[in-house]
Amino acid sequence: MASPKIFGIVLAGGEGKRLMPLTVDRAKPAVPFAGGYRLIDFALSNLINSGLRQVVVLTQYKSHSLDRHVSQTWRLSGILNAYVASVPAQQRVGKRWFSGSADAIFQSLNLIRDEKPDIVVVVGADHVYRMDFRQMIDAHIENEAGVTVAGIRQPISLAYQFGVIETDPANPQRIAAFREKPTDALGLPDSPHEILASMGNYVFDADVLIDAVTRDADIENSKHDMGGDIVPAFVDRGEAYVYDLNRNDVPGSTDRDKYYWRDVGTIESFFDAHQDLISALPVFNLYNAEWPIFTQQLNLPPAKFVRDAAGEVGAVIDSIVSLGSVLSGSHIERSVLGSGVVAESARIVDSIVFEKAQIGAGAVVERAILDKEVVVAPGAQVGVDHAADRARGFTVTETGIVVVGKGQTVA
Ligand code: ADQ
Repeated sequence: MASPKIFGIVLAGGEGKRLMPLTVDRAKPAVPFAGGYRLIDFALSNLINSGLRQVVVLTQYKSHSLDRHVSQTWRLSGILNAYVASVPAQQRVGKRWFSGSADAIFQSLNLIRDEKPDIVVVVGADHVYRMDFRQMIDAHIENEAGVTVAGIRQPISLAYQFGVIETDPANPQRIAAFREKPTDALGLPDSPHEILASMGNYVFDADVLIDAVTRDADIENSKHDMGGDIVPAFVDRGEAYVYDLNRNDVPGSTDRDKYYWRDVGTIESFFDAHQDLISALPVFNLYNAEWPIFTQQLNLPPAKFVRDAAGEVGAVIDSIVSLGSVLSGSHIERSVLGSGVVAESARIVDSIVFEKAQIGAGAVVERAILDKEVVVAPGAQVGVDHAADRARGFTVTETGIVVVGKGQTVA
Protein backbone atom coordinates (compact mmCIF):
# COMPACT_ATOMS: atom_id res chain seq x y z
CA MET A 1 0.00 0.00 0.00
CA ALA A 2 1.70 3.22 -1.10
CA SER A 3 0.01 5.72 1.15
CA PRO A 4 -3.04 4.07 2.65
CA LYS A 5 -6.20 6.02 3.29
CA ILE A 6 -6.96 5.75 7.00
CA PHE A 7 -10.26 6.16 8.80
CA GLY A 8 -10.64 6.44 12.59
CA ILE A 9 -13.47 5.11 14.77
CA VAL A 10 -13.61 6.10 18.43
CA LEU A 11 -15.83 3.85 20.53
CA ALA A 12 -17.39 6.24 23.01
CA GLY A 13 -20.63 4.57 24.00
CA GLY A 14 -19.60 2.91 27.26
CA GLU A 15 -21.50 3.71 30.43
CA GLY A 16 -18.64 4.10 32.87
CA LYS A 17 -20.60 2.69 35.83
CA ARG A 18 -17.44 2.37 37.95
CA LEU A 19 -16.84 6.13 37.71
CA MET A 20 -20.14 6.99 39.36
CA PRO A 21 -21.13 9.64 40.42
CA LEU A 22 -18.95 11.40 37.81
CA THR A 23 -20.94 9.63 35.09
CA VAL A 24 -24.42 10.35 36.48
CA ASP A 25 -25.20 12.59 33.56
CA ARG A 26 -22.24 12.45 31.23
CA ALA A 27 -20.70 9.62 29.21
CA LYS A 28 -17.37 8.35 30.52
CA PRO A 29 -15.36 9.83 27.59
CA ALA A 30 -16.78 13.27 28.52
CA VAL A 31 -15.54 13.13 32.12
CA PRO A 32 -13.24 16.13 32.77
CA PHE A 33 -9.57 15.33 33.24
CA ALA A 34 -6.46 17.39 34.13
CA GLY A 35 -8.34 20.65 34.56
CA GLY A 36 -9.66 21.58 31.13
CA TYR A 37 -9.56 18.32 29.18
CA ARG A 38 -12.12 15.57 28.66
CA LEU A 39 -11.00 11.94 28.60
CA ILE A 40 -11.79 11.61 24.89
CA ASP A 41 -9.28 14.38 24.06
CA PHE A 42 -6.39 11.93 24.54
CA ALA A 43 -7.64 9.39 21.98
CA LEU A 44 -8.60 12.12 19.52
CA SER A 45 -5.30 14.01 19.92
CA ASN A 46 -3.38 10.78 19.28
CA LEU A 47 -5.36 10.12 16.11
CA ILE A 48 -5.03 13.67 14.78
CA ASN A 49 -1.30 13.84 15.65
CA SER A 50 -0.92 10.51 13.79
CA GLY A 51 -2.21 12.22 10.65
CA LEU A 52 -5.81 10.91 10.57
CA ARG A 53 -8.28 13.43 9.15
CA GLN A 54 -11.55 11.46 9.02
CA VAL A 55 -12.64 10.33 12.46
CA VAL A 56 -16.06 9.37 13.78
CA VAL A 57 -16.98 9.13 17.45
CA LEU A 58 -19.72 6.55 18.10
CA THR A 59 -21.80 7.57 21.08
CA GLN A 60 -24.96 6.42 22.76
CA TYR A 61 -25.17 6.60 26.55
CA LYS A 62 -25.85 10.11 27.97
CA SER A 63 -24.14 11.58 24.97
CA HIS A 64 -25.24 15.20 25.23
CA SER A 65 -22.17 16.74 26.88
CA LEU A 66 -19.88 14.46 24.84
CA ASP A 67 -21.55 15.53 21.57
CA ARG A 68 -21.29 19.16 22.56
CA HIS A 69 -17.63 18.85 23.48
CA VAL A 70 -16.72 17.03 20.25
CA SER A 71 -18.65 19.42 18.00
CA GLN A 72 -17.39 22.58 19.74
CA THR A 73 -13.77 21.53 20.18
CA TRP A 74 -12.89 19.21 17.36
CA ARG A 75 -13.71 21.38 14.35
CA LEU A 76 -11.21 20.58 11.61
CA SER A 77 -11.14 22.36 8.26
CA GLY A 78 -13.92 21.42 5.84
CA ILE A 79 -11.81 22.12 2.75
CA LEU A 80 -9.80 18.91 2.90
CA ASN A 81 -12.76 16.78 4.00
CA ALA A 82 -11.22 16.73 7.45
CA TYR A 83 -13.58 16.03 10.32
CA VAL A 84 -14.13 14.57 13.76
CA ALA A 85 -17.84 13.79 13.78
CA SER A 86 -19.82 12.61 16.74
CA VAL A 87 -22.38 10.06 15.56
CA PRO A 88 -25.15 8.91 17.88
CA ALA A 89 -26.75 5.47 17.48
CA GLN A 90 -28.81 5.94 14.32
CA GLN A 91 -30.94 2.80 14.35
CA ARG A 92 -30.33 2.26 10.64
CA VAL A 93 -30.21 -1.51 11.00
CA GLY A 94 -33.11 -1.96 13.41
CA LYS A 95 -34.94 -0.15 16.16
CA ARG A 96 -32.35 -0.92 18.80
CA TRP A 97 -29.40 0.52 20.64
CA PHE A 98 -25.87 -0.79 20.07
CA SER A 99 -25.63 -4.14 21.84
CA GLY A 100 -21.80 -4.05 22.04
CA SER A 101 -18.78 -2.33 20.54
CA ALA A 102 -18.76 -4.55 17.41
CA ASP A 103 -22.47 -3.89 16.90
CA ALA A 104 -21.75 -0.14 17.17
CA ILE A 105 -19.37 -0.53 14.22
CA PHE A 106 -21.76 -2.82 12.34
CA GLN A 107 -24.55 -0.25 12.69
CA SER A 108 -22.19 2.46 11.41
CA LEU A 109 -20.73 0.68 8.37
CA ASN A 110 -22.25 3.31 6.07
CA LEU A 111 -19.70 5.78 7.49
CA ILE A 112 -16.80 3.55 6.41
CA ARG A 113 -18.36 2.76 3.03
CA ASP A 114 -18.80 6.50 2.34
CA GLU A 115 -15.07 7.16 2.76
CA LYS A 116 -13.68 3.96 1.18
CA PRO A 117 -10.54 3.84 3.38
CA ASP A 118 -7.84 1.15 3.09
CA ILE A 119 -7.26 0.94 6.84
CA VAL A 120 -9.52 1.51 9.85
CA VAL A 121 -8.14 2.34 13.29
CA VAL A 122 -10.63 1.54 16.10
CA VAL A 123 -9.86 2.98 19.53
CA GLY A 124 -11.49 3.30 22.94
CA ALA A 125 -12.19 6.72 24.39
CA ASP A 126 -11.26 6.46 28.02
CA HIS A 127 -7.52 6.12 28.36
CA VAL A 128 -4.76 8.61 29.10
CA TYR A 129 -1.72 8.03 26.88
CA ARG A 130 0.31 9.15 23.91
CA MET A 131 0.64 6.90 20.89
CA ASP A 132 1.71 7.33 17.28
CA PHE A 133 -0.73 5.15 15.35
CA ARG A 134 1.31 5.47 12.13
CA GLN A 135 3.92 3.15 13.65
CA MET A 136 1.26 0.59 14.57
CA ILE A 137 -0.25 0.81 11.06
CA ASP A 138 3.19 0.20 9.50
CA ALA A 139 3.59 -2.93 11.64
CA HIS A 140 0.08 -4.08 10.67
CA ILE A 141 0.88 -3.75 6.96
CA GLU A 142 4.26 -5.39 7.29
CA ASN A 143 2.78 -8.41 9.12
CA GLU A 144 -0.14 -8.66 6.64
CA ALA A 145 -2.27 -9.05 9.76
CA GLY A 146 -6.04 -9.51 9.83
CA VAL A 147 -6.20 -7.44 12.98
CA THR A 148 -3.43 -5.79 14.97
CA VAL A 149 -4.15 -5.24 18.67
CA ALA A 150 -2.20 -2.67 20.68
CA GLY A 151 -0.76 -4.21 23.84
CA ILE A 152 0.93 -3.05 27.01
CA ARG A 153 2.27 -4.83 30.08
CA GLN A 154 0.06 -4.46 33.16
CA PRO A 155 0.15 -5.96 36.67
CA ILE A 156 -1.36 -9.45 36.76
CA SER A 157 -3.76 -8.29 39.50
CA LEU A 158 -5.58 -6.24 36.84
CA ALA A 159 -5.90 -9.09 34.32
CA TYR A 160 -9.64 -9.46 35.03
CA GLN A 161 -10.22 -5.96 33.58
CA PHE A 162 -8.46 -6.53 30.27
CA GLY A 163 -8.19 -8.66 27.19
CA VAL A 164 -5.11 -10.77 27.95
CA ILE A 165 -2.77 -11.60 25.08
CA GLU A 166 -0.51 -14.64 24.82
CA THR A 167 2.02 -14.53 22.02
CA ASP A 168 3.49 -17.24 19.85
CA PRO A 169 7.02 -18.11 21.12
CA ALA A 170 8.15 -18.62 17.52
CA ASN A 171 6.84 -15.19 16.48
CA PRO A 172 6.28 -12.83 19.42
CA GLN A 173 4.23 -10.47 17.26
CA ARG A 174 1.62 -13.14 16.52
CA ILE A 175 -1.20 -13.65 19.04
CA ALA A 176 -1.54 -17.30 20.02
CA ALA A 177 -4.36 -16.81 22.52
CA PHE A 178 -6.59 -13.94 23.60
CA ARG A 179 -8.89 -14.14 26.59
CA GLU A 180 -11.26 -11.32 27.50
CA LYS A 181 -11.10 -10.45 31.21
CA PRO A 182 -9.89 -13.82 32.58
CA THR A 183 -9.78 -14.45 36.32
CA ASP A 184 -7.03 -17.08 36.08
CA ALA A 185 -4.42 -15.39 33.88
CA LEU A 186 -0.82 -16.58 34.02
CA GLY A 187 2.08 -14.14 34.14
CA LEU A 188 4.49 -13.54 31.28
CA PRO A 189 7.40 -16.03 31.01
CA ASP A 190 9.96 -13.24 31.55
CA SER A 191 7.86 -11.38 34.16
CA PRO A 192 5.48 -13.55 36.21
CA HIS A 193 3.76 -10.58 37.85
CA GLU A 194 2.71 -9.02 34.57
CA ILE A 195 0.42 -9.81 31.66
CA LEU A 196 0.27 -8.36 28.16
CA ALA A 197 -3.03 -6.45 28.11
CA SER A 198 -5.00 -5.28 25.11
CA MET A 199 -5.27 -1.49 25.12
CA GLY A 200 -8.60 -1.75 23.28
CA ASN A 201 -7.04 -0.17 20.16
CA TYR A 202 -7.16 -2.09 16.87
CA VAL A 203 -5.97 -1.71 13.28
CA PHE A 204 -7.84 -3.52 10.47
CA ASP A 205 -7.84 -3.49 6.70
CA ALA A 206 -11.20 -1.86 5.99
CA ASP A 207 -12.69 -4.75 3.99
CA VAL A 208 -11.60 -7.24 6.66
CA LEU A 209 -13.29 -5.22 9.42
CA ILE A 210 -16.51 -4.84 7.41
CA ASP A 211 -16.57 -8.59 6.79
CA ALA A 212 -15.83 -9.44 10.46
CA VAL A 213 -18.54 -7.30 12.05
CA THR A 214 -21.06 -8.28 9.38
CA ARG A 215 -20.47 -11.98 10.01
CA ASP A 216 -20.55 -11.43 13.78
CA ALA A 217 -23.93 -9.68 13.52
CA ASP A 218 -25.47 -13.00 12.42
CA ILE A 219 -23.97 -15.08 15.22
CA GLU A 220 -26.75 -15.60 17.75
CA ASN A 221 -24.74 -16.23 20.91
CA SER A 222 -22.23 -13.41 20.21
CA LYS A 223 -22.11 -10.46 22.58
CA HIS A 224 -20.98 -8.38 19.59
CA ASP A 225 -17.98 -7.20 21.51
CA MET A 226 -14.62 -6.29 19.92
CA GLY A 227 -12.54 -7.84 22.71
CA GLY A 228 -14.90 -10.72 23.53
CA ASP A 229 -15.88 -11.87 20.02
CA ILE A 230 -14.13 -10.17 17.08
CA VAL A 231 -10.48 -10.42 18.18
CA PRO A 232 -10.78 -14.09 19.34
CA ALA A 233 -12.20 -15.04 15.93
CA PHE A 234 -9.05 -13.63 14.23
CA VAL A 235 -6.85 -15.41 16.78
CA ASP A 236 -8.58 -18.73 15.97
CA ARG A 237 -7.65 -18.24 12.31
CA GLY A 238 -4.04 -17.27 13.18
CA GLU A 239 -4.53 -13.77 11.73
CA ALA A 240 -4.17 -11.60 14.88
CA TYR A 241 -0.99 -9.70 15.72
CA VAL A 242 0.01 -7.59 18.68
CA TYR A 243 1.72 -4.22 18.53
CA ASP A 244 3.52 -3.61 21.82
CA LEU A 245 3.33 0.02 22.96
CA ASN A 246 6.96 -0.17 24.03
CA ARG A 247 7.92 -0.16 20.32
CA ASN A 248 6.15 3.18 19.90
CA ASP A 249 8.33 6.24 19.73
CA VAL A 250 6.28 9.39 20.26
CA PRO A 251 8.01 12.69 19.42
CA GLY A 252 8.95 14.67 22.51
CA SER A 253 8.31 11.84 25.00
CA THR A 254 10.49 11.68 28.07
CA ASP A 255 11.88 8.44 29.48
CA ARG A 256 9.31 8.72 32.25
CA ASP A 257 6.22 8.98 30.09
CA LYS A 258 7.34 7.03 27.05
CA TYR A 259 5.14 4.00 27.62
CA TYR A 260 2.56 5.67 29.84
CA TRP A 261 -0.98 4.34 29.53
CA ARG A 262 -3.70 4.58 32.13
CA ASP A 263 -7.11 3.02 32.05
CA VAL A 264 -9.06 5.52 34.13
CA GLY A 265 -12.12 3.34 34.55
CA THR A 266 -12.43 3.61 38.34
CA ILE A 267 -12.39 6.49 40.81
CA GLU A 268 -9.10 5.16 42.21
CA SER A 269 -7.35 5.02 38.83
CA PHE A 270 -8.85 8.41 37.85
CA PHE A 271 -7.41 9.87 41.03
CA ASP A 272 -3.99 8.22 40.55
CA ALA A 273 -3.76 9.41 36.94
CA HIS A 274 -4.14 12.99 38.19
CA GLN A 275 -1.32 12.46 40.66
CA ASP A 276 0.82 11.37 37.70
CA LEU A 277 0.47 14.86 36.19
CA ILE A 278 1.39 17.22 38.94
CA SER A 279 4.92 16.76 40.23
CA ALA A 280 7.84 18.83 38.94
CA LEU A 281 8.97 15.78 36.94
CA PRO A 282 5.57 14.36 36.03
CA VAL A 283 5.05 10.72 35.12
CA PHE A 284 2.82 11.97 32.30
CA ASN A 285 3.96 15.21 30.73
CA LEU A 286 1.12 17.43 29.48
CA TYR A 287 3.69 19.96 28.25
CA ASN A 288 5.05 17.97 25.30
CA ALA A 289 4.60 20.49 22.48
CA GLU A 290 5.69 17.96 19.84
CA TRP A 291 2.65 15.78 20.52
CA PRO A 292 0.06 18.17 21.89
CA ILE A 293 -3.11 17.07 23.63
CA PHE A 294 -5.84 19.33 22.26
CA THR A 295 -8.96 20.52 23.98
CA GLN A 296 -11.46 23.34 23.95
CA GLN A 297 -9.91 26.79 24.20
CA LEU A 298 -11.90 28.64 26.83
CA ASN A 299 -12.35 32.37 26.56
CA LEU A 300 -11.50 33.04 30.20
CA PRO A 301 -9.08 35.34 32.02
CA PRO A 302 -5.86 33.92 33.50
CA ALA A 303 -5.85 32.25 36.90
CA LYS A 304 -5.20 34.71 39.72
CA PHE A 305 -3.59 34.24 43.15
CA VAL A 306 -4.13 36.97 45.73
CA ARG A 307 -4.19 37.56 49.49
CA ASP A 308 -7.47 36.91 51.27
CA ALA A 309 -9.60 39.59 52.94
CA ALA A 310 -7.43 39.43 56.09
CA GLY A 311 -4.28 39.94 54.01
CA GLU A 312 -3.10 36.31 54.46
CA VAL A 313 -1.07 34.84 51.60
CA GLY A 314 -1.69 31.40 50.16
CA ALA A 315 0.48 28.83 48.40
CA VAL A 316 0.09 26.60 45.36
CA ILE A 317 2.42 23.59 45.43
CA ASP A 318 2.68 20.66 42.97
CA SER A 319 -0.67 21.56 41.46
CA ILE A 320 -2.43 22.52 38.24
CA VAL A 321 -4.77 25.52 38.21
CA SER A 322 -6.91 26.28 35.14
CA LEU A 323 -8.03 29.54 33.55
CA GLY A 324 -10.52 31.80 35.25
CA SER A 325 -9.75 30.54 38.76
CA VAL A 326 -9.32 33.01 41.62
CA LEU A 327 -7.54 31.74 44.72
CA SER A 328 -7.31 34.11 47.65
CA GLY A 329 -5.12 33.23 50.62
CA SER A 330 -5.65 29.51 49.96
CA HIS A 331 -3.26 26.60 50.45
CA ILE A 332 -3.43 24.30 47.43
CA GLU A 333 -1.21 21.21 47.40
CA ARG A 334 -1.01 18.15 45.09
CA SER A 335 -4.31 19.14 43.50
CA VAL A 336 -5.77 19.75 40.06
CA LEU A 337 -8.26 22.61 39.69
CA GLY A 338 -10.52 23.11 36.69
CA SER A 339 -11.50 26.45 35.21
CA GLY A 340 -13.33 29.14 37.14
CA VAL A 341 -12.72 27.67 40.61
CA VAL A 342 -13.04 30.22 43.40
CA ALA A 343 -11.44 29.53 46.79
CA GLU A 344 -11.07 31.88 49.73
CA SER A 345 -8.77 31.13 52.71
CA ALA A 346 -9.30 27.44 52.00
CA ARG A 347 -7.12 24.35 52.25
CA ILE A 348 -7.28 22.01 49.25
CA VAL A 349 -4.91 19.02 49.44
CA ASP A 350 -4.65 15.84 47.32
CA SER A 351 -7.84 16.74 45.50
CA ILE A 352 -9.38 17.17 42.08
CA VAL A 353 -11.78 20.09 41.68
CA PHE A 354 -13.86 20.41 38.50
CA GLU A 355 -14.87 23.69 36.90
CA LYS A 356 -16.78 26.43 38.68
CA ALA A 357 -16.60 24.89 42.14
CA GLN A 358 -16.77 27.44 44.94
CA ILE A 359 -14.87 26.83 48.14
CA GLY A 360 -15.81 29.11 50.99
CA ALA A 361 -13.68 30.86 53.58
CA GLY A 362 -11.86 28.48 55.93
CA ALA A 363 -13.13 25.32 54.17
CA VAL A 364 -11.00 22.15 54.01
CA VAL A 365 -10.97 19.72 51.07
CA GLU A 366 -8.77 16.64 51.44
CA ARG A 367 -8.42 13.59 49.16
CA ALA A 368 -11.67 14.51 47.45
CA ILE A 369 -13.05 14.88 43.95
CA LEU A 370 -15.52 17.76 43.63
CA ASP A 371 -17.59 17.67 40.45
CA LYS A 372 -18.61 20.77 38.48
CA GLU A 373 -20.30 23.60 40.38
CA VAL A 374 -19.96 21.98 43.80
CA VAL A 375 -20.26 24.52 46.60
CA VAL A 376 -18.28 23.99 49.80
CA ALA A 377 -19.79 26.29 52.41
CA PRO A 378 -17.52 28.56 54.50
CA GLY A 379 -15.89 26.51 57.26
CA ALA A 380 -17.15 23.18 55.87
CA GLN A 381 -14.92 20.11 55.56
CA VAL A 382 -14.92 17.26 53.08
CA GLY A 383 -12.58 14.25 53.12
CA VAL A 384 -11.70 14.75 56.78
CA ASP A 385 -14.42 12.67 58.48
CA HIS A 386 -15.53 9.81 56.21
CA ALA A 387 -18.49 8.82 58.39
CA ALA A 388 -19.83 12.37 58.09
CA ASP A 389 -19.16 12.33 54.33
CA ARG A 390 -21.11 9.09 53.91
CA ALA A 391 -23.94 10.43 56.08
CA ARG A 392 -24.21 13.41 53.74
CA GLY A 393 -24.64 11.01 50.80
CA PHE A 394 -21.19 11.44 49.23
CA THR A 395 -19.38 8.49 47.69
CA VAL A 396 -16.39 7.28 49.71
CA THR A 397 -14.19 4.70 47.97
CA GLU A 398 -12.36 1.80 49.62
CA THR A 399 -9.16 3.82 49.84
CA GLY A 400 -10.98 6.85 51.23
CA ILE A 401 -11.42 9.12 48.22
CA VAL A 402 -14.59 11.18 48.67
CA VAL A 403 -16.58 12.16 45.58
CA VAL A 404 -19.14 14.99 45.66
CA GLY A 405 -21.51 14.94 42.67
CA LYS A 406 -22.21 17.79 40.28
CA GLY A 407 -23.84 20.87 41.76
CA GLN A 408 -24.07 19.49 45.32
CA THR A 409 -23.43 21.58 48.39
CA VAL A 410 -21.10 20.56 51.22
CA ALA A 411 -22.69 22.22 54.20
P1 ADQ B 1 -13.76 -2.61 28.11
O1 ADQ B 1 -13.36 -1.19 28.14
O2 ADQ B 1 -14.29 -3.21 29.36
O3 ADQ B 1 -12.56 -3.53 27.57
P2 ADQ B 1 -16.05 -2.10 26.49
O4 ADQ B 1 -16.95 -1.88 27.63
O5 ADQ B 1 -16.55 -2.80 25.27
O6 ADQ B 1 -14.78 -2.90 26.93
O7 ADQ B 1 -15.50 -0.66 26.06
C1 ADQ B 1 -14.55 -0.48 25.00
C2 ADQ B 1 -14.77 0.90 24.40
O8 ADQ B 1 -15.96 0.86 23.65
C3 ADQ B 1 -14.94 2.01 25.43
O9 ADQ B 1 -14.31 3.19 24.94
C4 ADQ B 1 -16.44 2.20 25.52
O10 ADQ B 1 -16.76 3.56 25.80
C5 ADQ B 1 -16.90 1.79 24.14
N1 ADQ B 1 -18.18 1.11 24.07
C6 ADQ B 1 -18.66 0.12 24.85
N2 ADQ B 1 -19.88 -0.26 24.46
C7 ADQ B 1 -20.17 0.52 23.41
C8 ADQ B 1 -21.31 0.64 22.57
N3 ADQ B 1 -22.36 -0.14 22.76
N4 ADQ B 1 -21.28 1.58 21.61
C9 ADQ B 1 -20.19 2.37 21.41
N5 ADQ B 1 -19.11 2.31 22.16
C10 ADQ B 1 -19.09 1.39 23.14
C11 ADQ B 1 -11.92 -3.17 26.33
C12 ADQ B 1 -11.47 -4.43 25.60
C13 ADQ B 1 -10.41 -5.16 26.42
C14 ADQ B 1 -9.26 -4.19 26.68
C15 ADQ B 1 -9.80 -2.97 27.41
C16 ADQ B 1 -8.72 -1.92 27.61
O11 ADQ B 1 -12.59 -5.27 25.35
O12 ADQ B 1 -9.94 -6.29 25.71
O13 ADQ B 1 -8.27 -4.81 27.46
O14 ADQ B 1 -10.82 -2.34 26.62
O15 ADQ B 1 -9.19 -0.93 28.49
